[in-house]
Amino acid sequence: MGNSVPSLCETSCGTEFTSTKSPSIQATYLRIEQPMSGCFHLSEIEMFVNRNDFLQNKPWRSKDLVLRSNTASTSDPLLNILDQQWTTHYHNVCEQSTWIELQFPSPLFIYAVRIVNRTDCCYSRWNGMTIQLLDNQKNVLYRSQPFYDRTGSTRYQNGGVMPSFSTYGILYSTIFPPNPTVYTSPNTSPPYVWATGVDEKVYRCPAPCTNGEWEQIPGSLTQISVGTDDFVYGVNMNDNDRIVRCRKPCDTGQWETIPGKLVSINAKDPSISKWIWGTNRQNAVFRCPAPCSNGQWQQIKGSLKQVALGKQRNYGINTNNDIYRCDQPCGNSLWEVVPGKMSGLSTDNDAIQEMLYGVNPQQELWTCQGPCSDGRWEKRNIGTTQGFNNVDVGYQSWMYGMDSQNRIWRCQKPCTNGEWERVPGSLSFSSVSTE
Ligand SMILES: [Ca+2]
Repeated sequence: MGNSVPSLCETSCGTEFTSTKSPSIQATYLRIEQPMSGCFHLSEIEMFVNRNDFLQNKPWRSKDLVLRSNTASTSDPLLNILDQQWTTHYHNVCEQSTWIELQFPSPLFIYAVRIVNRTDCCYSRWNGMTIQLLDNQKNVLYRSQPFYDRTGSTRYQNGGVMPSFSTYGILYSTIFPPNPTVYTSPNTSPPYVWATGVDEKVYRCPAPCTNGEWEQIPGSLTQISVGTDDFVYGVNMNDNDRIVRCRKPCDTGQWETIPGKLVSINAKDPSISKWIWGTNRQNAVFRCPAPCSNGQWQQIKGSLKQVALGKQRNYGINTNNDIYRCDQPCGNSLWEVVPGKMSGLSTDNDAIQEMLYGVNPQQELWTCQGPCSDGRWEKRNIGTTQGFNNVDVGYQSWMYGMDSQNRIWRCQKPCTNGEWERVPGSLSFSSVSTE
């Protein structure tokens, strides 16, 4: 839980998504083999039992998994590959070739497997590794192509260097017909928290930004929004309300201008919203089919200063801090009033029931379960913070808030006890958005 899903279509998109029945393989074992003798490490193994779970980033979990390996571990134990954290990994003692085996409690339909490389070093130690699915007699039903690094090499290299901070391998091994295919995303970046400074500079930090390790990316923006698709979006209201996007990982800040003028923009995971939404200086509301390559903005009825995107419905607030909602896809449906007054909104679509987060003009944090027809807002404990100007709840397990001194705080969902902590650093921010 809590990590973003890169696009599946980096290599090819074919017709695999047109089937209503998920293609999958029924297996009893998943086995990972690194035939080369040496250091071996791996951050996470995630199995998805159907397409829907995959698109919603909901790996299958069971407490009854049996996990084995032929090698001893260092202080990074084997269980780290199932702890749902991309930042922790298993590490062997570097003496021999390695296999890891997961045994399911009963035969399991597997639609896709996601293998996450170690995120901080030495990613080319997984080169040449394969994953296999086996039946209960340990017959091989599926074997992936060998894993490779971002240079395309499948040759194991001990202590391979990281050419860039932001490029580690996340490798999807999918089981779509007609043939098992390895979809690799060697350039896929880890999930980031993105932010704009009050000085319009652009920053990002590997989520959840524990040490405030912000990295400046070239560009100039007044607000930024990022979902889990291939782009980061932003606007600059001091530059003629310019709209831009940058293809991830956006290391060099190659922003492309999107036709149109907006002062706020909002993107989400494509499984939540197929549209990018925005508002202009006159509070007119627009949407554009993601990734909005040609700026095909359509005006939507209404007058809003901010839109928050959700799976079932979108929410918006006007300049009077009145709250509205419309049912997806919100084409020309009427906005209905949601009781309450909020100056900032975000939705949590990771929750089983859509949850609306709001910050009111008194900088208090409130939540209301969608569709929030009755306006049954609940005040949330915000701990030692001095209140928030805005809040951003992403697909990951963390949410972020910005206080009146332009500092960013974070809290792990569901954050029931107000366990907010300040993201370290002395930067002064104007907007925050998380993948
Ligand atoms: Ca892990």
